[in-house]
Amino acid sequence: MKSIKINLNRLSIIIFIMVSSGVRAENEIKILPINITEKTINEQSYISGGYLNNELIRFNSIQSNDSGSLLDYFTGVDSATNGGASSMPVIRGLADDRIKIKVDGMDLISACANHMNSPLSSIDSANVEEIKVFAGLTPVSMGGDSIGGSVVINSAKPEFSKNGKRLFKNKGSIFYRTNNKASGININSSIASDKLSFNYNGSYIGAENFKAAKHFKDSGIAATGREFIRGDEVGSSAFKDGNHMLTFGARKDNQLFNIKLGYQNTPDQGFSNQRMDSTKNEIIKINTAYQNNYNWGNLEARFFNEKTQHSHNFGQDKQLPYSMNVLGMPMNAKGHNLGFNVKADILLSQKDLVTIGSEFQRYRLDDWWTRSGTGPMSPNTFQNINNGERDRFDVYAEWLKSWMPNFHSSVGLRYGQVRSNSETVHGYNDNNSTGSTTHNQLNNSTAFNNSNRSKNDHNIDLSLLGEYIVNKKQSYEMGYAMKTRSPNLYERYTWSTWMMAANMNNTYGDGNGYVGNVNLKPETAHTLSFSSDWHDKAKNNWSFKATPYFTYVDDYIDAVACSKVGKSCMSRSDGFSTLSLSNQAARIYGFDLSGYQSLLSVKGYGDIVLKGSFSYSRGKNTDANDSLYRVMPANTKLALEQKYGQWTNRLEASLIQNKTNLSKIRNELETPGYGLMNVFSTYNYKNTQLSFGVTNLFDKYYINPLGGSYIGQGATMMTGISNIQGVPGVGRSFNFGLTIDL
Ligand SMILES: [Cu+2]
Repeated sequence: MKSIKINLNRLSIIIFIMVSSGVRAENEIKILPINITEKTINEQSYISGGYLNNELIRFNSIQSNDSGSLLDYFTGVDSATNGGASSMPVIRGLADDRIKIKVDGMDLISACANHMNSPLSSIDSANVEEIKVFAGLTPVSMGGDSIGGSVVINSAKPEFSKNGKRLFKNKGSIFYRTNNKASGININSSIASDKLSFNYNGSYIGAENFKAAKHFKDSGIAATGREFIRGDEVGSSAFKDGNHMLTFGARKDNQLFNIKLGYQNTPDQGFSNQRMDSTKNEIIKINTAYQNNYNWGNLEARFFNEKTQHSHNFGQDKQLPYSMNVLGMPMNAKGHNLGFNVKADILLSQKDLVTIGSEFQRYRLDDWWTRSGTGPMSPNTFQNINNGERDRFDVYAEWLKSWMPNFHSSVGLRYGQVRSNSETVHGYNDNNSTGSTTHNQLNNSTAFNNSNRSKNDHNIDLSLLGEYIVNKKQSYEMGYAMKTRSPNLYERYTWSTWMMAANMNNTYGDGNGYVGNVNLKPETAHTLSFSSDWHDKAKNNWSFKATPYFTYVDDYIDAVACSKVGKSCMSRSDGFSTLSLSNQAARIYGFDLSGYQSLLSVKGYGDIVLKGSFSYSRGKNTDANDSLYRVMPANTKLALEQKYGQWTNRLEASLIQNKTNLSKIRNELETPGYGLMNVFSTYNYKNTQLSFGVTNLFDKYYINPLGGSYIGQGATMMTGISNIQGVPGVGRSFNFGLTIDL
């Protein structure tokens, strides 16, 4: 793979001009004045973002199978807990759907009222070959319909043999983690000629509930009719997940064709910060791509089709029977995601590269809850979202210009049309009250059915980025980006103010109930950022980067009291609230610092590098004068890496400040500050790799500031749990891994 990289924004734009490793050498394009080698890309990537190299990905895999955990290596980027295998990205205070996630070029959408099948859950971290993160100043070619940046995750590209020989590779690995008794297996097999390639990648993991470092609640039965749960055990954190992917590749001259067929089965996944658990999740996908490179540039076309079937109910730690013969609450969702993308990189001259592209995505969603018992959850099926539609059509153009050897710019413009709609709905019944509980099922559905639900958004994105290289030791980047996101179907089309139903619509993990708002407008972020980069001439010894940023979000979709948008929700006394959503004004500012220092002076101990980062961000809803929800407190990450003979060692430390800037409307809980240490070692012997690690070395008890509220056990359907406890972090775990290449 030949890549040409221009350091335009803080997180680097990496443009893969050439198609694949199969591109013939005589077609290599060398137009741009900066020629940065793969080594430099990897070097830079370690902590300051941009691009995460393979080795670190492998390293991470002994501690987590959650692809989201890989994001923690990037400065200013974190993952918000959401079940054992499906965390959500948080980049500089913006989370979840505000971040564009492309997995193997596919734009994925979560088909669940709790985002249990968030896009990052669709790929096991063991199958991740590369991950790139674009924060705030994201070039328009890297994704629309998002305001907080892009996460690009790819599995391995088809590999071909050289010199007419046959390629045959097998790799297997197993792992075990003591804290939650997680064990699993990954298998990767390839067979290829120089023209055809075939690969299978499979992974399976099963894990029990994890344990916090101390008892944070009383021991006892988890819920009526459920088993005993210890005081340090985090309820509803157990999970099972299986992933299979077949990749077929074919190439001829400069053309590459590949098909990826994926099947994912997650039979069980608990959610400690949701009232429900995932009891089934099946995803089938087909993803085909064609790439060709011509003397004028490169063309890429992709077609994908993905179907998700999802069910949730109360899992092993949550109460199943309620009064009136209710035995659980079956909820189902079905999503169908179909897309067609085409993109061309055109070399206009030695100094101009124009990228034009178009994306079409057709998305359908049904979310329905079958009856349960003989009371208010009967006799009909509750239609949470009935035939939801969200179709997106985008066109964009981006122009990269090298004005002088030390000055480059990128200008991009994207237009996106998002059309969404949903059909009429009905509740379990037409009752508006039962005893003291107000249901509003008929009032709500009538109001919703009479509303104008067909929406057509016209969204404009703009990016202006520039880089000035002063000399071999310092460079500066700055830019402005305007990015727009249309509301998702749950934000727009959930309709019931009935507390029980609203409780089930929550994509935030904060335990509140939410009712959508059909009048929501798209949100538009304006980001200004500047980045300075100092380093030694060869970029080998040290580097220091500083990136301040400021974002103003117009029409930011935030939680508001129901009365603010003309809805009536019952007040409650469990510390949670039933809320709706509205367009507000928000601003986020902060800065990221990162750097590394090679400790060459320590002779005789191999290569040792010290890496560090510091992030600070502050987010505010300026209309409500309230803090934004789920903004990571100030934090420092440090890592000491050593390569010594067959050994690779890594010592990690992180320090996280207490969280006191809280979203009042969402009843966000304060979290104390804490420090953690992890240690990892890998030993390579011939074709065998042995890994050992201890996470949370000193068994420190802490509350994850992005973990949401703990509702992992008990009677979670109504108001049986109080908002008093955040989800604790994982206690000490000894992790073992063994990988064999055959
Ligand atoms: Cu779900």
